[in-house]
Amino acid sequence: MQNKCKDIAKLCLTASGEDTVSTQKQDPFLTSYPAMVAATFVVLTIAFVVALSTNAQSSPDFTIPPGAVYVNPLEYNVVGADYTQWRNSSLVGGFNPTNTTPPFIQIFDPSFLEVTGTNATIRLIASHPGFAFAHEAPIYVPDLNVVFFSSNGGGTLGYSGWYNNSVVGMINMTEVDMALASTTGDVNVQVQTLNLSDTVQMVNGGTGPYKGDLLFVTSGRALQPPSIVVVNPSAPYNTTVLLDNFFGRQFNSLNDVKVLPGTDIMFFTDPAYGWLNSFRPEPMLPLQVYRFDPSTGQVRVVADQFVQPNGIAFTPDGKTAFVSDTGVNSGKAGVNQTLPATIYRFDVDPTTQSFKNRSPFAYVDSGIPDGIQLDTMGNVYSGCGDGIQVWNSDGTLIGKFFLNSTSAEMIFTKSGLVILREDAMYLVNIQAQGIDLTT
Ligand SMILES: *[C@@H]1O[C@H](CO)[C@@H](O)[C@H](O)[C@H]1NC(C)=O
Ligand SMILES: *[C@@H]1O[C@H](CO)[C@@H](O)[C@H](O)[C@H]1NC(C)=O
Ligand SMILES: *[C@@H]1O[C@H](CO)[C@@H](O)[C@H](O)[C@H]1NC(C)=O
Ligand SMILES: *[C@@H]1O[C@H](CO)[C@@H](O)[C@H](O)[C@H]1NC(C)=O
Ligand SMILES: *[C@@H]1O[C@H](CO)[C@@H](O)[C@H](O)[C@H]1NC(C)=O
Ligand SMILES: *[C@@H]1O[C@H](CO)[C@@H](O)[C@H](O)[C@H]1NC(C)=O
Ligand SMILES: *[C@@H]1O[C@H](CO)[C@@H](O)[C@H](O)[C@H]1NC(C)=O
Ligand SMILES: CC(=O)N[C@H]1CO[C@H](CO)[C@@H](O)[C@@H]1O
Repeated sequence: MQNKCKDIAKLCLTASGEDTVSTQKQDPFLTSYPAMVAATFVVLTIAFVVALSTNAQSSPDFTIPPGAVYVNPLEYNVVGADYTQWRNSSLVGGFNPTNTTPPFIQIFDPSFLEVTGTNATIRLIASHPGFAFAHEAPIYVPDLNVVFFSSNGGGTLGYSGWYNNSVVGMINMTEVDMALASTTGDVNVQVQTLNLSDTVQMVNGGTGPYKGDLLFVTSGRALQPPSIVVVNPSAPYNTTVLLDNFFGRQFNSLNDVKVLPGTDIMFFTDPAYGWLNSFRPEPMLPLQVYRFDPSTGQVRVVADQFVQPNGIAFTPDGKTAFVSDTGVNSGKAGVNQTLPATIYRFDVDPTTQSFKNRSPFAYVDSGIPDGIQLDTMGNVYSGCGDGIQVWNSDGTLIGKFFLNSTSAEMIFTKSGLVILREDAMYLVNIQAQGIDLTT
């Protein structure tokens, strides 16, 4: 609070309002007259709200990056009967009440400036209209300064399905940096496609580097099994399959993976999207989250009762897990808006590493919360129907990298946050740093 107070008058007001009230509560005179305390509090609250709403009409009294927009939630709490004023009831599209042209940075809380820094801009770094080449499984390999990622498996513009594999691509961030330095606008850096082993079918999730390799989960394709694989990041991309069944039964379609910090144990999600997107048979296992210890070969379930478990992430201390449930999206079976679009927070049991004490962390207002990443300040990022949404560790939405279209994943690099947006990739040169995903 103290630091923010210097920069942000609004937070100063909050802080001084709270201070005043708590000082008065300690005053014996007022303590013996609770009604007066309450009255004082009401007066202060009204003054505070009036101050805020007066202030809300003018521009914010803190410096926002060029092109970014501050959306004060207090201005949009009441819409009345015209519910289509700022958006329609459709799941897609986003809350863009200032009608700003995407992409742009949307700030809901001044603390988002600690994420963006003062100079952040969203710039296109690669695009291929009509081909969803940049879907998920981003892995940044610092030694090569390269990001690896997969194309869309089975979805719109993925050109993959029961008969066609998706592809893994890579983009060289050194080339991205050089291209961006040569202009102020967007660039289109060549993406290279990797020639991978046939055992790698429909890569959908990734993390690492894991002991120097890329760690992928695949959804499988047709009767070829979903799997966990490690792939050397340099040609000829030597590949080892670590797991492709649960005691002889194929998984449904593995979606995402993270390694528990401080261990080499892998945790992964197994929803039904392979079947829902017509490239895998009907599910034969519950839709749940597993733990795999590659040193013993032991695999077991750590969380269940999801509609569709999807993205997964841990805090760096390994004590907290986040898993998204994207049940609202049933692929070819359509959308049911009463189902979850929710990130759940769990405690990781220190002994068993099972996930316990499930609680909702964030319900997203647009699309589904797909992949999840964390920064070193404890903020949580997820790819949603309108771009990347960012919450602080309490689950308060503090800002968005607003694209007005779906992003499934993102990854921190030395150059900033790389955002995968299906047929395009963006780089935002934010000052926040990602947590270390190296094992
Ligand atoms: C956002 O996307 C929606 C749905 O695709 C579209 O109708 C709308 O015009 C877009 N808004 C902006 C500001 O681009
Ligand atoms: C922000 O951009 C301005 C103008 O390009 C530059 O002078 C300044 O050093 C930049 N600040 C940071 C923190 O990068
Ligand atoms: C599979 O790949 C072939 C050859 O690239 C392409 O012509 C076809 O459209 C693809 N099929 C699907 C379902 O995308
Ligand atoms: C990335 O690009 C730089 C500059 O062209 C080049 O020196 C480097 O070898 C490239 N890295 C990879 C892994 O291709
Ligand atoms: C993949 O294989 C093709 C043909 O075999 C080759 O031309 C291409 O350079 C290879 N790509 C990579 C990234 O190794
Ligand atoms: C990749 O596999 C080939 C053939 O088995 C082997 O000769 C080579 O040493 C391997 N490379 C790495 C980096 O493991
Ligand atoms: C949507 O999901 C809810 C909860 O599972 C279910 O009760 C309802 O029938 C579904 N609605 C439709 C239209 O499928
Ligand atoms: C924000 C927005 O897109 N509103 C539209 C919702 O749909 C109605 C009816 O089609 C339009 O008039 C609004 O502009």
